[in-house]
Order: sequence, then structure tokens, then C-alpha cells
Amino acid sequence: MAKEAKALVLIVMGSDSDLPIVRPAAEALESLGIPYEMHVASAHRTPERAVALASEARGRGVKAIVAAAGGAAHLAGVLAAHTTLPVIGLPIAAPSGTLGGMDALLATVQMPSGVPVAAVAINGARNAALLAAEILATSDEALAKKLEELREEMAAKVDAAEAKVKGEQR
Ligand code: RP5
Repeated sequence: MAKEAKALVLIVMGSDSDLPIVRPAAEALESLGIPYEMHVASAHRTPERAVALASEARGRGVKAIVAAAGGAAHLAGVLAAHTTLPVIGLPIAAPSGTLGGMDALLATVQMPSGVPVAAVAINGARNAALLAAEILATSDEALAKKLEELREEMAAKVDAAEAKVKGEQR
């Protein structure tokens, strides 16, 4: 699916070292049947590729971009500077980093006024994908239904946990 269908979501990561943390985003899109593409493009090592991905995305039919980066994490901001598509920043706690992802979180969330970047939690890959899905679902009723079902599944798990905990009370 990810390869054949026209991508609606781009997942761009700053380094392939981000992939283990980013993978749950791809899995979530896959499970929702949303066509996506994954790319490695660095805002400082391959700035031209990063800019091209963002500038060409709307024309290719992409509806949202997930930008994952660690450290100074300027990738989401650079992509957002070159498109008016929604960009969801995914701050990464890079294994080589020293600040546990706080650097990336602040760099992602503190965009100056005028060029917005949405931000999810540090390493919050699944939520980045779900937020992209919710954006798509504003004009896709079938997808909105799938997202509602996901919420119901989560609620059912909490209900089961509640029953289990109650069962252990004396
Ligand atoms: C960022 O620097 C990447 O997004 C990654 O999280 C971090 C470290 O990159 P590598 O040195 O592992 O390539 O640009």
C-alpha cells in the first residue's frame, strides 16, 4: 500500500538513526489504510532535498507531513517554511543526544509566529500519525469512522482494566 498508492502523508526523518523511533508512525498509517512515503532528508546535511520534498508535496497530492528530528531539530520548521500543508513535528530523543529530546521538543514547538509546526510528544510517533490521520479525516468520513473505532477499542481496554482492578479489591 505504501508504495503503490499516491502518498497522502509524508514522513520525513533527519537521519536513518531516527527510524526505530519513527516506525510506529508508519505502522499506524498502514493500519488505517493511509498511503504514505518515508524519506530521510536532513535540514543541514541535505537541505536541497528537504526543501524539494516540502515544495513539491502539495502538487503531488500530499495532505500532511510528519517531520521527525532530534537535536536542534530544525527539519520541521524548514519543511513548514516551504509548504502550507500542515507539518507535524515529531521531536526525537536521539541516541547520540545529551538532552533526552528536550532540545528537539523546544526547537519543534517554539516556532516563531507565522509559520506553524504542530508538535507531538518526544518520540510520540504514533500520535504524529494519528494527528495526520485526523487531518485527513476532516474530509474523509470512512477514515473518521475508523478513528472513532480506535477510540472505542481504547475505551474498551480501559473498561477491562477497571474490571480487573476491581476484581482484585477485597
Ligand atoms: C538529527 O540529528 C537527526 O534527526 C537525528 O535525530 C540526530 C542524529 O543524527 P545522526 O548523527 O544519527 O545521523 O539531524
